[in-house]
Amino acid sequence: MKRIVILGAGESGAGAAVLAKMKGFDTFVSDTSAIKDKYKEQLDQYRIAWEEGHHTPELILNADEVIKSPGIPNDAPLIVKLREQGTPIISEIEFAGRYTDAKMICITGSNGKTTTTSLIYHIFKSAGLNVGLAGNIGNSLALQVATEYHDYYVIELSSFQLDDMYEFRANIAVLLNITPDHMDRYDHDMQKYVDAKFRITQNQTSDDAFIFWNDDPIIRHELEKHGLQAHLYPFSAVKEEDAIAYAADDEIVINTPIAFNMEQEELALHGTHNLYNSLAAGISANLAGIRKECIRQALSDFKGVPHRLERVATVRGVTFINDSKATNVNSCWYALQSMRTKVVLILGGTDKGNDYTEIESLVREKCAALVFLGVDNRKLHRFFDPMGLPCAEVNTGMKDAVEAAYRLAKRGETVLLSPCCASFDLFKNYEDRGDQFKKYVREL
Ligand code: UMA
Ligand code: ADP
Repeated sequence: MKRIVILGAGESGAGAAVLAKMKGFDTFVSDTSAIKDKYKEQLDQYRIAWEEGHHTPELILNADEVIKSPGIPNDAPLIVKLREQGTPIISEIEFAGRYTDAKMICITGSNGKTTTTSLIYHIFKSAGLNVGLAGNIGNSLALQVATEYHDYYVIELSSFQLDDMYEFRANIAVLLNITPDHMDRYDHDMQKYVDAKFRITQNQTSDDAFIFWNDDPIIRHELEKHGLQAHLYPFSAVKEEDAIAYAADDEIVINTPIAFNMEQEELALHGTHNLYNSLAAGISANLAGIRKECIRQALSDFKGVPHRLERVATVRGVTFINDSKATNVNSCWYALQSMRTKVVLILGGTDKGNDYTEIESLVREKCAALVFLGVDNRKLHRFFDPMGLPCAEVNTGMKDAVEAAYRLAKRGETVLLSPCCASFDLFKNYEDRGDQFKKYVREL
């Protein structure tokens, strides 16, 4: 019997284990930390062998194939050893893709993945299609393939998941943008990260579609290098002759395959970046043959996703916006760009090799004050102090950050939490950071 070892027993690993067991493999799961009760119960329910607190090499190095959770870095000693001995290492998505013939709509990019994935799912669901939502958004694809049946999957793919994908084929692939992120996992080599993102197109045939943001210089440059088979569906902010899809003249317009247009004002999501997300979602739905009226309705009644430019409250004339999911510099750029008032910006956290030059001029133009929220704020001070803006330093937690921002803000201004950084120095994750922000704002 073929032995499959799954490393990491979080959402991804536990789901992969269930599918492997159901497909009759000798299945073993190993995690270096304590496994959450929820996943232990899942593993026990399917009688899957597991260990926690360490990886036992003898139980792992004898695998025929290893499924690696996306959070495990490639330079983890065991991963290096497995590669040295030639054991195939794949991602959960690659594994699950072998056991379903559902149509795969896959979304990647440095920013906008979750928003666009949720929006596509909302349109498909509203149209009455049998669709599953999976991937980096937080739902294991493997578990759904093991226990449910869907005609379509809308899958958010991170670069970490794409890294270990080889045969998987996306019927519709969406690439939103590529800006630096996760540089710590890619040897600070941008090309390695770009290559990971472009893996979304690998194995696509002339029956498939590749939807991408045509104004992104990196994507355009890469396209010239890759002789893609898929039909290309570029979208843009520029209205060119023969354009396939664009946002201009207060409209979004899709010309192919079925003509579609909609007033920007009617879209549920606002801000330039969301025009792109709405276009990408509209093209995907259009390709799936969903009726225009249905797409229009769903693009206008989508409720949005928490922690992405989420309006929290207005307290004595100061508006508070939670953009905790802005975990890199580019997403903060879009948040600042969409602000209509002066901003007190709360930023900081675990630095991922950030270069703040990208937001320098927007901070000068839009920010009235800054709050640095992190255990170690030295890099932020070095970069932003020369601008001479009023500034508060907080290394205790969100309560102090919210109070500091409120003190610095004037009536009519906006306090924006858009941190540019990961949250792990002071919070469990970005949701915890955003939830705490909302809690302390409501307590003001
Ligand atoms: N672990 C080991 N050995 C190691 C290192 C870690 O066993 O050497 C264990 C950890 O103890 C942990 C498990 O591996 O229990 C964690 O695996 P994981 O971090 O991959 O967590 P999952 O719960 O499986 O979640 C993963 C994605 N996590 C990451 O990519 C870091 C989730 O994306 C995704 O929703 C889920 O699979 C389902 O597909 C989260 C994320 O932060 C939201 N993604 C990054 C992002 O969006 O920026 C890429
Ligand atoms: P991801 O899943 O890729 O992290 P999200 O949809 O969660 O993306 O959005 C993360 C952050 O990026 C949010 O702060 C949001 O304001 C910003 N954002 C959303 N869409 C885009 C886009 N198309 N381009 C740039 N930034 C975006």
